Amino acid sequence: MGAPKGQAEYLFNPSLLKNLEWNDVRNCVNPFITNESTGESWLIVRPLQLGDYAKGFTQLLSQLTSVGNISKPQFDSQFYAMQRSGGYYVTVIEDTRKGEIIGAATLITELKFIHDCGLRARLEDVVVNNTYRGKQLGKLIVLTVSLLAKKLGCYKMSLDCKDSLIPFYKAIGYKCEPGNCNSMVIRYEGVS
Ligand code: 16G
Repeated sequence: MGAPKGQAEYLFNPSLLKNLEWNDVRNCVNPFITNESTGESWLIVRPLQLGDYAKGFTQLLSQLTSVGNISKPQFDSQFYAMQRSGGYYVTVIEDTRKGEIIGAATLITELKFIHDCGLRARLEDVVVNNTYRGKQLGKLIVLTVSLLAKKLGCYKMSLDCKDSLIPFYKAIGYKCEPGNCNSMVIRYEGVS
């Protein structure tokens, strides 16, 4: 069977999300819901699809930060640019009852010369629809991409977040490394 075409096309191979090492993180979430072993059959965790523009993906992102008015052609073009580039693992949770994207997180991998020509992972653009609070969907999506990074052979994964979210990330295994817990930024004026 070939890859799905049209709006069902995936950003990356969905089989990569199968057989992640969930046993490594069982202690982080209890009770824990996954789309593999779930009473919550209404949700699915999968790679971003071209058709997710129509399922509210960009509206969901706007709960995180400024998104702008992205047209469907712009979305498609960025989707294909990410797919061609490789290393972009935008992963979503869909509420299949409504056909709506309710959670997302992105794993980005970065080729290095250091660490024996290693692969580093970054966690980006984590967001869960604020009407679905209390279902541990944030943990579900972050742990999914974190375990994917491990599966891909990354030597570490890091993130930037608001101070208020530090306890959330600590609870699922991220650490502020002593002496190495700074995030610095330059903002370029005139770019939204
Ligand atoms: C948070 C996000 C980051 C996102 C940024 C947007 C996580 C772990 N971090 O730091 O990925 O790009 O917010 O804020 O999701 P900005 O619009 O100020 O760049």
